[in-house]
Order: sequence, then C-alpha cells, then structure tokens
Amino acid sequence: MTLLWRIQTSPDVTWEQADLFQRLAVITSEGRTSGRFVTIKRLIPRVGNVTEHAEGNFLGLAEGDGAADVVILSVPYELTTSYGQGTCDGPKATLQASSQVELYDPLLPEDLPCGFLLHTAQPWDGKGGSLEEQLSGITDYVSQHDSAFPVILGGEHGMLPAIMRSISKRIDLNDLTLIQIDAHADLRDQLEGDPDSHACAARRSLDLGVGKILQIGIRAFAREEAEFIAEDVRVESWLARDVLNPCGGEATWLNWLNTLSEIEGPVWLTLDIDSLDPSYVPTTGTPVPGGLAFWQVIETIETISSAPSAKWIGADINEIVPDPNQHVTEFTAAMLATKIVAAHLARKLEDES
Ligand SMILES: [Mn+2]
Repeated sequence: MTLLWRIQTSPDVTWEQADLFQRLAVITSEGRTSGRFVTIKRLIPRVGNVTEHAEGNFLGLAEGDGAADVVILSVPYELTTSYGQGTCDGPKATLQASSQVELYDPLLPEDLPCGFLLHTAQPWDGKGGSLEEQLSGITDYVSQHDSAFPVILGGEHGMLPAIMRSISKRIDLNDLTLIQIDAHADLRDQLEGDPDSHACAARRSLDLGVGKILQIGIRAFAREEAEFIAEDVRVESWLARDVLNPCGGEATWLNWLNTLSEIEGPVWLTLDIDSLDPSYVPTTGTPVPGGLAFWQVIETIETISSAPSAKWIGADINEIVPDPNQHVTEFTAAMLATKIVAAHLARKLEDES
C-alpha cells in the first residue's frame, strides 16, 4: 500500500513505470483478500490506463466507450468579476484536486464510477470577441453535451443565463425550479451599468423565463434585491442569518429541506461556492463571512437528488478561484462536484430498480 502510494505520487516515476506497477498491483490484489489489499484494489482503476489525459480527468478516471451518464464540463469564463480574480483557472484546478477525492460514497453500492460512464469534456474554448458572443459560445458548448447529466465547473456566475439558454432548448424554463446556493442574491437589474454581471445572474435567468428560484445562504445583497425578493413570487430566499441563527435556525433549516423535498418537475442547481463560509473557500471571487457549513451544502444536494417528484437535470459550481497556497477552495469544489455526481447516480440506480 505504501509503495503504491509512493509510486503514484512521486515526481520521479515515469508513466511507463507507473503503468508497470499498476499491472503488478492488479496481480497482487487478485490473489489476496485481506483487508489491507482492499485499499489497493480501490486504487487500481485510478491508475488503470495511465495516460496524461486521465490525469486531468474528473476523479482521475480514464475515459470509457459509449454514451456518458455524466459529463463534467469546464467553463473558464471570467469577464465581469468585480473583486477577486482567477475564476478562469477554477475548472482546471478543480479537476486536478478531484484526483485526491475518495471514490467511496455511502449513497452508492460500489465506488465511483459505480458502473456508470463519467466523461470529462474538453473545456469551453473561450472564443468570442464580445461578451454576447462568449455567452452564446457557452450556450452552444453546454448544448453539445445535453445527452448526459451535466456538472459544469466555472468560471464566474455570469455564465448562468447562458446555461439557462441551453436548457430552454429542451424544457420550458417556466417549469424549472432553479436552486441557487449563494452568498449573493444576484438579483440586481445591473451592476455598474452591466446587465450581464455575475451580480445579475439570477435576475437574467428570470428574464429568460425561469419559473421559480429557491435561494439559500444569501447574506450580501442590495436594497433593490431585498425589495425584489419581497415582491416577486418567483423568488424565495432563505437568508444565511436565519438558517444559522442559534435561536430558531434549526426550524428554518428544516423548512428549507422540506421545501426542496416537495419540488415537482425539472430542477437545476447553481452552486456559487461563496455560499460557503470563507474557511471552506478562502479564495473565491467574493468571500463573505457568515456562510453555510460544508455539511449544509451536502445535505441540500442529497435532498434535491432524493426529492420524489423532482427531476434533477444538472448543476453548475461557479466562482472557483484556485488557492495557490493550500488548495482548500478547489478541493471543496471537487468534493461538492463528487457529491453531486454520486447523489445523481444513486437516484438513477433507484429509479431504474
Ligand atoms: Mn453568485
């Protein structure tokens, strides 16, 4: 076990040596059933078919043949970020971090990919001279992969309307429930004259026809947005302060979970990682104190996937800015992406049985 780990992580080991060793590891594990070799067996698929491409793949998993069940998309989009910079590097860093995420998830009978096919797509090419062309390029990119369950890594939250445009080609957005986990309401009509700002992502999605937005984690918003939430029946917000309040927070939290479990029809999850407390995501574009706990986001994801009358059609995780010193932000994003995939596949297994 220690030797295998060293070979996998040593920069001195060539791909050929790693490939040779994984064959040895397969042979070794076939003849043994003792506890210590169970761990080795788990590692084998991750070094199987060792190629440089698999190295940059989600969870380090090699590509398979056939139609994918899940596709991981990368949208390194960054044009309107207002504070921190670096969201364009988020997807790649998240994929790299994902190679360190465990393949075991208690929701699944086997380790990921659990017999399913996960495809890591080539990133969006970033082409387009204007903002409009870039957003239209994102819409096309997402549409190219709409036969599988998409998990889209971003990139700034301003990409959300482009994703909604792609979804509108296959479903009536009025039927869609958009679940937004976010520190910000993103309901401004414009920010500094820009209607395509990340601060307007939810508002533009409503303009495109989204029927319902359920928000949680909100704690930095403008008067304009507070008034919009109060007046517009399409938006319901669970403020971070209410959910996390030591007095009464639990009831608000349970109300959130109940609301999720009663959703009917198609659901999209847009997860701005600044929703989490900055201790989990220190380098996101706009960190805000007083955020959600990691396990609250996990429980939200699991509740969406198990809502009896809901049809979960995909998710995006955005505003990921790599952390040059400790990799916390991108590792958090990678763990959440993995939970989204595991929860979706668990539901798929249940629906098929
Ligand atoms: Mn946002």
